[in-house]
Amino acid sequence: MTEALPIGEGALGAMLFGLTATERIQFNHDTLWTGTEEETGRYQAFGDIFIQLDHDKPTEYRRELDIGRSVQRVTYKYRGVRYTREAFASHPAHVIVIRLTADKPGAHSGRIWLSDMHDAKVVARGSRLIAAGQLPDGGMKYESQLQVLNSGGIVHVGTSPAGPTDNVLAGVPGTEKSVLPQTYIAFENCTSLTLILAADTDYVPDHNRKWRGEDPHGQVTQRVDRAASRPVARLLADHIADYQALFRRFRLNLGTTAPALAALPTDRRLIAYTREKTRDPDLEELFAQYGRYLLISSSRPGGLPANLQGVWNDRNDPPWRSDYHSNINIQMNYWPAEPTNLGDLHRPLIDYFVSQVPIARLRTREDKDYGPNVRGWTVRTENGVFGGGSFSWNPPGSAWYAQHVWEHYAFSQDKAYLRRVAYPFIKEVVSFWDDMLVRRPDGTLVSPLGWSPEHGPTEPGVTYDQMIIHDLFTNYIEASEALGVDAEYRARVAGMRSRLLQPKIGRWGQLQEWETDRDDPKDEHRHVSHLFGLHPGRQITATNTPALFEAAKVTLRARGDGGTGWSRAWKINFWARLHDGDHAYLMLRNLLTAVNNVGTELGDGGGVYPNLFDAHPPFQIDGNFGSTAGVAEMLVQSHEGYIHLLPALASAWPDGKVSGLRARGGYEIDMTWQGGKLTSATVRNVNGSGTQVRYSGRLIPVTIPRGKSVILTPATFSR
Ligand code: FUC
Repeated sequence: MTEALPIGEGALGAMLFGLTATERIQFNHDTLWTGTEEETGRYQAFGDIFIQLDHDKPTEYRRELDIGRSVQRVTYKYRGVRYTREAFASHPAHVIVIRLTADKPGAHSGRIWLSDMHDAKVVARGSRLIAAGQLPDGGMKYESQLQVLNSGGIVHVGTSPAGPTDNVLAGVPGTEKSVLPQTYIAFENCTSLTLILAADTDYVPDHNRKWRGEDPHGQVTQRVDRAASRPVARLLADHIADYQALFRRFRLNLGTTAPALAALPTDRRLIAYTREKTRDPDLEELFAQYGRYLLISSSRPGGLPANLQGVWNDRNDPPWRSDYHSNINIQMNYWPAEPTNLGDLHRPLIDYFVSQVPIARLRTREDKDYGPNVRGWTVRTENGVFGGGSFSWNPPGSAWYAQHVWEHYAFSQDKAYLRRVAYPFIKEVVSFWDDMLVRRPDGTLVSPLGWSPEHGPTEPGVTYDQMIIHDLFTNYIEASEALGVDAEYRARVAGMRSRLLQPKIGRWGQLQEWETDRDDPKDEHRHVSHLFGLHPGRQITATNTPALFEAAKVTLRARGDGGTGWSRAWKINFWARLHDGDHAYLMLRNLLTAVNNVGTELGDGGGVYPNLFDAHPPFQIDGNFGSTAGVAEMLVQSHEGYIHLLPALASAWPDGKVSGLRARGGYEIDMTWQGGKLTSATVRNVNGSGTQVRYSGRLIPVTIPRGKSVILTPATFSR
């Protein structure tokens, strides 16, 4: 989890170890979950491919993940032969392809296993290995198939009754308890090999169908058959075209790294960056783009959203079940989607929410805190894929979900989506708070039973709840205005919003986490939930709430510049919203800290592993996504009803260039800057209807016909 490199096509993901004696390819499918509607399950690891090559002590070894093409490559020399191995996960074909080639004919001999994480029996059909089974917990059916194609030499099925006796797995990390299946495919003197893997389950995101669809056998067979009948070069070209159509929408240049430093392997650069405080803008760019790479690889329309580990979990009892945590984590995963031009990849999250609602409604009404008559629904902190959840209730969880549902409209301005999906969703959650808010004698409205995650007492009026409800009401008001519907109810919601208990400033100038002024200035708790209104909310801004804006800084300074991975990532976003680019940059550096700790203890030693996976620790993908969003937030903001160019540019990035940043209101921005100042900005109207653009304290109205763009320069803002 710390050194292998991830690939994925959305649903099917794999970690590639890059070994030469026996290679390990650990794979997952986003739907393989235990659990039921009654009991939240765990995300499961699917299986492994092992390729025994016995190439011990190779020379000229190089391992790379090219995120510009989404191709992983290993190359080395062994006994005078140059070997090359390429792997990619194709979304158009829904398969993983691994290709082994060499510069001499007949140079590949060895064995291949397909191994299942739930001990399904592996059978061979021709040169295809098949593992089909059913999870004991929850009953989900699943299947994986691996086709081995060769040119030159021969391949044949082999069995070893007692399992292989030699040390095939010696030196393969994480296989201490693994037992290889008896059936394998042997290859002898092959010139090249192509491996094609598909895997799936019978999960469907629909409680009416009891979450079950067809047995996956047909689909998996067809995917492997189809891919196997096509030239690898075609599969690769289709994959790259599909991937780049997403990846290339957003480009970033934060400066140039010195050539000697840029020549180092990434893990070494990371160590130098941590210890010697090197200036390495290319590494920062790579890290920002890596978040997008991981989102494209783990979140495609039609599939489930990225969980705590994306689709890269290697255990059946993963940390926090590798689940959907509703009190920051699942949301953070999707912060980069809209601003970095991957709005369509936000849909798996929204579709997931929608699929869970029927059961969430039932569970909410069954609970004594809410009662059988409450309208709407909310969620617990830990959530699976069958509607239910576990651990404490997270009362404003559904309202936070609704923010994502709204933001997808705010960026896209897609009215049909707003009408059909977003508006009914947001309105139902509003009705939950319409029923739940408690009115005090002075008319103030409070959430009755809040818990600031995961910190302090359960009590009324917790700032986290109040701010998220404020955000929900604001989003509802704007949604109903955009559709021109429900004017009366809108007025009622506006009235409720104005009576919500407001955020307070406490005795040391801090923004209070609770209604009672009990915040401890020495408290460095990882959650900073009471700043929700600063980010990702929009209640606290320099212009509208200057005193709260200052109080947020006091709070954030006291909380410190450390924390778990995701906590550091959130702080990048907070400081960007506070228009302090240098502090945001400091937080980015603090997150980009080399961590080699592979333990699973809860700690606040956040950072990144050699493979640039975010360390909670252990690996948790939210920090990767949150930091990508943070970089975007430093360059453009649009939560105040206008487009703000370079609101929090770091002095470490004096010269740079970005293209394809998206802004709320349906706009897209390209920018260049020099010496810390904007040189030009292109604002494209993708689907908007008029906006304003701010740079350096000046706000100007901009009208651009749809599909057209304007170029703005510093002169535009000085007129
Ligand atoms: C939240 C956090 C933990 C961890 C877990 C998955 O509850 O408090 O730090 O990130 O989610």
